[in-house]
Amino acid sequence: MATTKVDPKLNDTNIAKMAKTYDGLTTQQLIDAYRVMFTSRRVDDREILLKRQQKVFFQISGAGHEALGAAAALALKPAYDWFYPYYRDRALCLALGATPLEMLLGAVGAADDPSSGGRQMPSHWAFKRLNVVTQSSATGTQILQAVGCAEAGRYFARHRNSTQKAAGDYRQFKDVQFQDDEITYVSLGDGTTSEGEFWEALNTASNRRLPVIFCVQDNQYAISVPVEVQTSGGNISRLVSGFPNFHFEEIDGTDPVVAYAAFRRSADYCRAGHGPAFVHAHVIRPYSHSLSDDERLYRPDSERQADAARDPVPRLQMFLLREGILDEKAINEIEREIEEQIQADADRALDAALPQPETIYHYVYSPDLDPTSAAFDTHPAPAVPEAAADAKPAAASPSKSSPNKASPNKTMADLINATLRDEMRRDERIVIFGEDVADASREEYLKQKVIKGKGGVFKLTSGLQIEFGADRVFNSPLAEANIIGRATGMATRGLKPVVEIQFFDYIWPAMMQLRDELPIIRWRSNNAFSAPVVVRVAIGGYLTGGAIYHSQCGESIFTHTPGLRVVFPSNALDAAGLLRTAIRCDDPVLFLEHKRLYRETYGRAPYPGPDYMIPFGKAKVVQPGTDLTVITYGAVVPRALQAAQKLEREHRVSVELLDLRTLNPFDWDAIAASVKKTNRALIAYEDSLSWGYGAEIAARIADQLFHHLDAPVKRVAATDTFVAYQPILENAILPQSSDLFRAMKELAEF
Ligand SMILES: Cc1ncc(C[n+]2csc(CCOP(=O)(O)OP(=O)(O)O)c2C)c(N)n1
Ligand SMILES: [Mg+2]
Repeated sequence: MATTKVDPKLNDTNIAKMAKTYDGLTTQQLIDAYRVMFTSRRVDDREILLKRQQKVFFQISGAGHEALGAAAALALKPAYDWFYPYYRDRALCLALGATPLEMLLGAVGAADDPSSGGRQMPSHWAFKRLNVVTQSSATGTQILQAVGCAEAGRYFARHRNSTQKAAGDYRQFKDVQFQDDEITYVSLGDGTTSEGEFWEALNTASNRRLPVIFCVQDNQYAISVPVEVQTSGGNISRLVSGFPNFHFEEIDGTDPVVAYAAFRRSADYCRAGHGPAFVHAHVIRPYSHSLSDDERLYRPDSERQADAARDPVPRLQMFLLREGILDEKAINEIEREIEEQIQADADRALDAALPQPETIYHYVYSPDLDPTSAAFDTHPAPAVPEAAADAKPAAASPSKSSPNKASPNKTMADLINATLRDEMRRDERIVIFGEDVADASREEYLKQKVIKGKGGVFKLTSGLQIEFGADRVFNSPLAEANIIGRATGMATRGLKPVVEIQFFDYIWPAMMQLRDELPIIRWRSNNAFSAPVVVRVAIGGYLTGGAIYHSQCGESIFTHTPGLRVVFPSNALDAAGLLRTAIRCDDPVLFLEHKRLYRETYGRAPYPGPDYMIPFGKAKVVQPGTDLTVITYGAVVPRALQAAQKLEREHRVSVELLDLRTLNPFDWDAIAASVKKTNRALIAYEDSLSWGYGAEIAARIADQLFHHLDAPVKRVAATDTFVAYQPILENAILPQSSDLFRAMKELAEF
């Protein structure tokens, strides 16, 4: 917050005027606002100079938006409320307590840049001590995360015990803080309101009455595209006005008095628990979009001059003079002092130590908890605990297999359900949401016992809402970005969302969150923030009728994303052990569950107990062998096993079959050891062949094991098509046991 000390440069007359207030703002607060706004403008100017001197590498300004930021900070509290600002919020960050030096360290990309340690462009704010959460360059991704952040605050207030730290899992490294009347502030530009995630966020904040202030900073342009192209009718306030439970403000955002009053009313509304607020602020953008843009190419002088007349910095200066709050001399003093400070800060920033190249791998993953370590290697406990016994028997699914209820051996579906249940009992920070995952959103039907409840389209979350309540297990809207964006915001606060994407085929609306946000939050903030979410996804084909949109794989798209752990179990026991590791670890995990394996006879097992874990990056030797190595995972494992057994029977070829189990990290040591022994390698996977997961493994074998090879490295995979509906086509497209048999035989005979 801006300093509240009385400025020593004030004269007697002006001190007498200090008692007067302007819509609740004291004269001292106005002076402080001026300091912040002038500082913000001057840091922009300094960065622009440094950019022209090629001492910094990018510049985007907060010019024209300063009054809004200064006013918002007066109505909100740093390190109490939460902030998801966007790049124009320099004045907000300064007013909350960030310093010009910190910003200039960001501009030069210094090692001590508190926002990212030189990893992000300047103006991508993150100040952990102030609750300013790391932001990306992707317009609009912050909005759903802010919603999740607000949900986490509410959750902690209702589940106070869950805030306790606990040894042995991610909680040890996740401090939780919350306030009963906290607010989450999120800002965005007028152009960004065109992003679908904006609407998804408003919808959820409205529906759940969340204490979020959405601040749309409308400078009429998104780079060169004017607001009437973005927004039907040219005014976003009109479009959003139908959302229930909102407090709405549409204001002149260049006037700090007006803006403060609007934020004050909005904050009061949110803190009282009525719901979210929407502040639509009309501002100006006097410095083009960024230093890479020249607005004279698309804005005539007349328009630019009209904007200049509303410039908030000279306007507030005139106001202070006109009201006799400061005289010219006092203003000059303030400005000179700020200029000197920024000059000194710029000199310090230019001298600051730069990040060392060898640090680039720091914080891709948690430095605190290593899911490949022995701490995650436990043995199955023989007793069948209550949770496993509770596990619902399999219901309708695309799988053709039927469960054997009498057998102590449980399906993968059963064990995933039991693992979720036991982990939720153990860790109150776990929340589960997604499409259809609840037993029933209309809870009264469950209470009246007139329905049994659904619990997921594959019933993997069955019974969890009934046991843990709708606070912890609930349905999301049909919007995948909504699921991942909110989960990311929640996890940043210390919750452990274990969310579900119903079908891998429909993961794509969440792709921006999954590629540009969730896995990079830790790295881009230089370890200040992290979001260890578990994303469970039903994946894969062999369904007989699954067709194009219920059969897709595509795991290599995610193994190609640094920061994301990717797990793909092939049997019930592995699913239980790996899911527990995923939940307890401190990294984001994509947990791929093969639909065909959910209720397969292959790979059933008794429940391994509430502490069974398998470390990531450890392959399983499904069957040892000496003549060739087959490297595979997921639903290809049982098919490869069948082929290997046939080959042994009919041709006495001994196949070593490796089930990778986790795809990132993957067990290179196991692959290398096996290929060194057999001198022949086949990589088999269900996804389409080209550019797939096998390409990387094949390349590494060729690169590092060339001298051990007696034959070319082979791949068996799906055709380079999508999966078709008619079973004849599906069989031809997906790799079958017979395809694997043929390829193994050829490789053995080479
Ligand atoms: C998802 C995405 N698309 C495109 C861009 C490139 N881009 C950066 S800023 C910007 C315009 C944003 O306009 P607006 O939301 O009005 O904010 P302003 O810069 O005007 O304050 C665009 C298109 C981006 N960063 N992210
Ligand atoms: Mg704009």
